[in-house]
Amino acid sequence: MPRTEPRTVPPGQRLVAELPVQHYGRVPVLSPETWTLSIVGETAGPDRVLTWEDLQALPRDTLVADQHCVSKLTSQDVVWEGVLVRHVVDLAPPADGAGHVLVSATYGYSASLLLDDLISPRSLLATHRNGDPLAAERGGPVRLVVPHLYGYKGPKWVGEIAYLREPVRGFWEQRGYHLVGDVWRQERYSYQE
Ligand SMILES: Nc1nc2c(c(=O)[nH]1)N[C@H]1C(S)=C(S)[C@@H](COP(=O)(O)O)O[C@H]1N2
Ligand SMILES: [Mo]
Repeated sequence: MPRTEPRTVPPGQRLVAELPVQHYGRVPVLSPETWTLSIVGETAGPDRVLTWEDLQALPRDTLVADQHCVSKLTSQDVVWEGVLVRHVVDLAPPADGAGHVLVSATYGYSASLLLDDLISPRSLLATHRNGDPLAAERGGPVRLVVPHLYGYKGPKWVGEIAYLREPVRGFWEQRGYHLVGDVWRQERYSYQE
């Protein structure tokens, strides 16, 4: 999937060749065999737990996108491969009126997103980065990538999507960062909400 975002550096960002590996806490040891993704909360039907095999059965896409950290570093043209979030959401769709999600990862990291951003056309559950299976420190086996949002909206080692009627603040949103986090609108801090 070709890029659709402009190939300009977003306002306030500085270009680096490769975004350093950045996350809070330790790198968990996960394997595809034990990885699962739970879809819970305000679902239209039953909750769903997806295995690696379930994920592999879905259509795959490749996209070229930039990575933007809210701390102002950007690196361009990262090649991500995986499954578009909309395919996964179709397996366990949200109930009417559930406009928010909390996406959680191993070791307590979480990110709050608008449902519309989670299911935006280029939102991907990535299993590969620049042609290689996702390294553990980059979020392997599976991480969320939403190219138009700051990196904190993309949990590595993603394990749960919870649909919500009202927003619940995740790890960085509780620490003063923006509930939406659009890089082109420069939505960095909670005082801008
Ligand atoms: N589980 C988890 N995912 C995370 C984080 C984290 O601390 N824990 N940090 C986020 C932040 S702030 C950024 S900028 C990106 C960094 O991704 P990278 O290590 O591939 O550069 O991961 C995001 N995903
Ligand atoms: Mo970040």
